Amino acid sequence: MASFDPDRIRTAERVVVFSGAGVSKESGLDTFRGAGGLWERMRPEELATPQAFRRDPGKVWRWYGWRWDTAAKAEPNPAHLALVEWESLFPELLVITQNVDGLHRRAGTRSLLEVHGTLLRARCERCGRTRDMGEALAESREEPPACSCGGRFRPAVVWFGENLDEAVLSRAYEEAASCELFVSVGTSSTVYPAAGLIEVAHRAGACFIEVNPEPTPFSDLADLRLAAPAGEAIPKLTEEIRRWRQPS
Ligand code: BJW
Ligand code: ZN
Repeated sequence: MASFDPDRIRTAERVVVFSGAGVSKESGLDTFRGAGGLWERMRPEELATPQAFRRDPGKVWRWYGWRWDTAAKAEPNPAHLALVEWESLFPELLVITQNVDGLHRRAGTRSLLEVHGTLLRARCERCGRTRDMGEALAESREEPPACSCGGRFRPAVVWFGENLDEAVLSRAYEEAASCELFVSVGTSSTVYPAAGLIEVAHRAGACFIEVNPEPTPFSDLADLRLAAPAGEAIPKLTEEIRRWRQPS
């Protein structure tokens, strides 16, 4: 890790925060990979692929019903809340999240891209119409409800093998390529194309800060690595940023 120069933060105007499941861990939501992760108990290909939904729509729908319940009960934690303040600490801040739990938005972050979609909406697999996931679940918890077009509703998330929304992805890549500070928080940085944002930002010369108790494939590129839970590290970093960015 290169020695860290706080001037990189002091002078940054365009900042991207790239978050993953680890940022919601302290809200009580499970991560996907690693000890205690969702994929330790379930196979992703049986739940988070279009093939799985075709094979057994009820199984997938029930699992997402459970995910929706746990997300609805969860509250934003100190990491989500501190990141809301970053919008007033930096002239331009964008949070790019892989999370589908809606916690950044509920915390109050306004400048947000949800690259893997959202668990809070259901989308018709045939006509693309969307509706509130809670309402769709209230209609049926066992099988996905039918749309008026005859298609089935599914969660409005991005499964393995599916393309990310093109407009959302290209905006994310543009922002990563033009920011001065790129902070990844709570992501294993293994799922593409989202993880590619880190490389793009680094290549374009952004200062790269990684917040994760465990190393990732990109840790060696980090200018600063904070090996601590997001709920501790982000509020602490926020204090430092406030100090660093105070006009002297
Ligand atoms: C803490 C903490 C604390 C713990 N504080 N931190 C290139 C190479 C190889 C494969 C591919 C490739 N390009 C594309 C692929 C295929 C695939 C892919 O990437 N596979 C890899 C696994 C190898 N990608 C796709 O399929 C994507 N689509 C695509 O590429 O389309 C083109 C295409 C078309 C046809 C065929 C092939 C390609 C789509 C990916 C969609 C991912 N969807 C999911 C599910 C969303 C819905 C749902 O939630 O159910 O998104 S999978 C899951 O992983 C979820 C997450 O957003 C995503 C990333 O996970 P994340 O957030 O990083 O979580 P974890 O659990 O991995 O990590 C948590 C981290 O937190 C850990 O590091 C902990 O240490 C840390 N942590 N406590 C801070 N307190
Ligand atoms: Zn429809």
